[in-house]
Amino acid sequence: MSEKILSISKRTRVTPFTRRVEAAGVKAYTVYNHMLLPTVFESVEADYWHLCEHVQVWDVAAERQVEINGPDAARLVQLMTPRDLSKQESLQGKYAPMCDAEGKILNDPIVIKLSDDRWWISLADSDIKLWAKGLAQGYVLDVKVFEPDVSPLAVQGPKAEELVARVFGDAVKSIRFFRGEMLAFEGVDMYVARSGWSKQGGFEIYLPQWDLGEALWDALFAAGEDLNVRAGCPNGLERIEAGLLSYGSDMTDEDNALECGLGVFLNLDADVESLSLPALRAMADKQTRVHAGMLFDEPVDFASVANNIGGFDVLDGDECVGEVRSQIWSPRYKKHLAMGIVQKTWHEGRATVEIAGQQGRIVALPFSAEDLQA
Ligand code: THG
Repeated sequence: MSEKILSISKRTRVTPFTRRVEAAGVKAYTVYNHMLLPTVFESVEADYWHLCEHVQVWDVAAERQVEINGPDAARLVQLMTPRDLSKQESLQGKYAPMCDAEGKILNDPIVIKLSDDRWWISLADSDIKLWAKGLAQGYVLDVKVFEPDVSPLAVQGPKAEELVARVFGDAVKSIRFFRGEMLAFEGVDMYVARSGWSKQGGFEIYLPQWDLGEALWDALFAAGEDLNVRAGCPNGLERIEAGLLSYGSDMTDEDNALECGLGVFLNLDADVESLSLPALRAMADKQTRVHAGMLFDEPVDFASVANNIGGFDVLDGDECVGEVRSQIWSPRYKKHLAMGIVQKTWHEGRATVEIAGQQGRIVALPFSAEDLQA
């Protein structure tokens, strides 16, 4: 589909950083959790090279938090995910897919434990607050479920640590991956974690007060001038090379967590109370579809195989054997990268695929350096 203009109103919520994002020349947005999420500044490719070499500040406020607060908070969060959270420490984050009782994926957030009875679910794009409220009602849990005034701002790229340390102090340098600290900015403590939706390294600052957003943005830009800091956003090219999945594209609530390549984040043997674990255990060896990566040495005309549900058909003769859900040409590797879901019986033992007349290789996900460079 060609690019279109998005109509923006109060319903497509702005963020604490939107005025700065506009001033920085944002070229396109998507809507994520009913909020604006920038997708392009200069161009996807120019944004990519800058991200891989310097440092960018990303308005990812649309990764909204659902706060679960109260004596039953840990129980409710564990009910929602098949990942074992029992050993999670305070100020630690975990990538924790959320599934329904059939093992279907409802969201793939980062779950952050602030304390035993206070958790944030840092959302991908679906209305998990409503689901959490429903479960709290049905299970008669002693919790409050709400969207707090918390807006993540990501700082990503090889110079991110240096920039965040200039604003928050050297304490950030000892923060490990998916851990965080409460650090002060203008006298206000905020959660700063080593995380973010790229493989270039970096931090996420969870702004806890809307009216401090522009001051935080300005402080990062003032401190980072000599680091060539600029505004950026989750990058469609970098995230596909990294094999990071996007909820709504790579997986939906019609796919179960096993067939989307999320198996490594599930703890099927855990002795925890989770709504989806019984179903996922029962179907672990009965999967009919698998997640597959594909690499092509020439650009593929995916538009010619676009289906009418937003993806691209994988055909074997006349038979549709799967769907590519994300794809992009990589100028770095000079390959067309694709991720999708295909029939397991078709996939077994198969090394090659043909799409729109181009021969490609079937590879494992996430893409390995060897496969990308081959
Ligand atoms: N940051 C915050 N919230 C988010 C995202 C984020 N919410 C939506 C979306 N991104 C959630 N999806 C992901 C997917 C992958 C990762 C993070 C968020 C990720 N995964 C690592 C990996 O796959 O190597 C590590 C996972 C782990 O070890 O637990 O980083 O970006 N606040």
